[in-house]
Amino acid sequence: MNPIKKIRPIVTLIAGIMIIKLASCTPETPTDLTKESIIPKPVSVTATGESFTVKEGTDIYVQGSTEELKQVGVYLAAILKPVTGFEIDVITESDIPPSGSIILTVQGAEGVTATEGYKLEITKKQITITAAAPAGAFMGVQTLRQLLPAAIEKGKKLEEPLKIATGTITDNPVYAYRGAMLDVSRHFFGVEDVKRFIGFLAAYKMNVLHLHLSDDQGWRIEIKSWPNLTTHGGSLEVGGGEGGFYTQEQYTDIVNYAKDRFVTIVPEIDMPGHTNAALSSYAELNIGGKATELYTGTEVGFSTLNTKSEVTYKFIDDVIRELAALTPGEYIHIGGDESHSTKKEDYIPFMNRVQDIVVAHGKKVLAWDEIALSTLKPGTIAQVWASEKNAALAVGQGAKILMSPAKRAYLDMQYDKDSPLGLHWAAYIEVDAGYTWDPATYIPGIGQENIIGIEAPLWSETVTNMEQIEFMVFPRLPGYAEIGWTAAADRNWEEYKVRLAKHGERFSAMDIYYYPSKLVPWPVAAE
Ligand code: TNX
Repeated sequence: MNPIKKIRPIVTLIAGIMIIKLASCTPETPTDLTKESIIPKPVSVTATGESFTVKEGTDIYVQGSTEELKQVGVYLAAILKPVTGFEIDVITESDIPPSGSIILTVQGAEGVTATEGYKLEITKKQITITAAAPAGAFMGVQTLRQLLPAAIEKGKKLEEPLKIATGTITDNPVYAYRGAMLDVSRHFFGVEDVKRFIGFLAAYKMNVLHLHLSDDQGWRIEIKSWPNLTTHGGSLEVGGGEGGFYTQEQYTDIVNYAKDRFVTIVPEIDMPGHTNAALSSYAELNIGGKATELYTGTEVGFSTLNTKSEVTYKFIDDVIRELAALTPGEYIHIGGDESHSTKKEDYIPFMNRVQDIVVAHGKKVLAWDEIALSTLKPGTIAQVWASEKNAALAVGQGAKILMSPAKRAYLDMQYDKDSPLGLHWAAYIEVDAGYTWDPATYIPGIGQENIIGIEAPLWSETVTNMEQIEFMVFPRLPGYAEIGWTAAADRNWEEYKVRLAKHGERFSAMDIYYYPSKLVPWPVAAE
């Protein structure tokens, strides 16, 4: 008899039993908090070997009630309600929380000092998140969310009760600025896509979304005093498809959605280069006084505002005034990159003057590293993407930098040569290469004290829809979140990749279309 034939039914039977087991067995009660896969990795985790169960009657008590803290409670309730089917009230009265409660408090937070720091204590009887500020309570809630089964991310009622291992987690971030950028100019993404992106950031404790709102291919934010910017300049995108733009109302909706998740929007108007959409919308912004054609290709460096004309500065003043009024965050990004068609002797006074305009409207300046060639105003940040020389120039002027080295942090770089999307002018960035670097040692002579944080930009020349965004962003984004949050000494790829693998189930439950990198030991069931 053919031995293969004999073996096959047995294999099939075993596989069948395993599938039934996977589908039907109740998950083990988690009792070891130190075994949980939390990203970013917290400062400290200790376990006490028991478990807390969310029960009928579990409510959320908010102590030290600011409206903002209460909203964190409402946010947590919205996660727990659909999966448990329980009422889960958010209680702000000073009643003593009964056994079974979840408590969010900013009282008695002596040990927690950082704005985003928190202490999460889980006992058999209750869960307490103690923070110095609502932002910290929100971060604690994100950790709690990762301690719950991945299936909660589907937002549907679960059969089994929610159980969480007991113990204590204390945590706070290394860097204050932990962000990602979305290029909505090369390809436009609507409000719902941007909100979904913000949700990804919040889940991994990132706190900035930089929106690249203008470039050669499209102007994406309504400016009421210069309406052609969007009606004409926003009409197309790379490849010649229909573009789009955010009305000021929609932009405000994005800002508020982000704010509820402790994410700040940093809007960018790129100049003096990367301005063809504006130059095509208004003839008077051009050196020759003639409007250009709209552009749907992917070259860079061919456009420049007329830096010698007063009309240009009136234009910029109007744009920054309207944008600053809509933006509660402290930064406005003014681009400044790859201005290859602007003479250096024109570029420097231009960047100096535009910095003054931003400051006059009550904001601080962020710009790509080329800005270090100009005189940096107090508070101006250089975003280092390419040039270590510019980084040194910025630091030499006493400025801080934001780390986005293209070779490590660009979300639009292909994972490898077979990646169906993305570019590779800077590097191929597999998941390990995205993770195994340290902002504080990346540039010789520039240390943590010079750095406000890290940002991972997603340029969208090759990215056209949400599914493609997800494929480029996951699973690299959690790694950037961890670089920004967790001390370098506590980061290690071999250990991280196992934690990341466990998040595959979460990505699937969130319906995220992620790149199944071979370097990550995904659990078989998640594939
Ligand atoms: C360089 S990074 C650019 C962008 C491109 C990107 C593509 C930077 C400041 N400028 O205009 O979209 O490369 O990776």
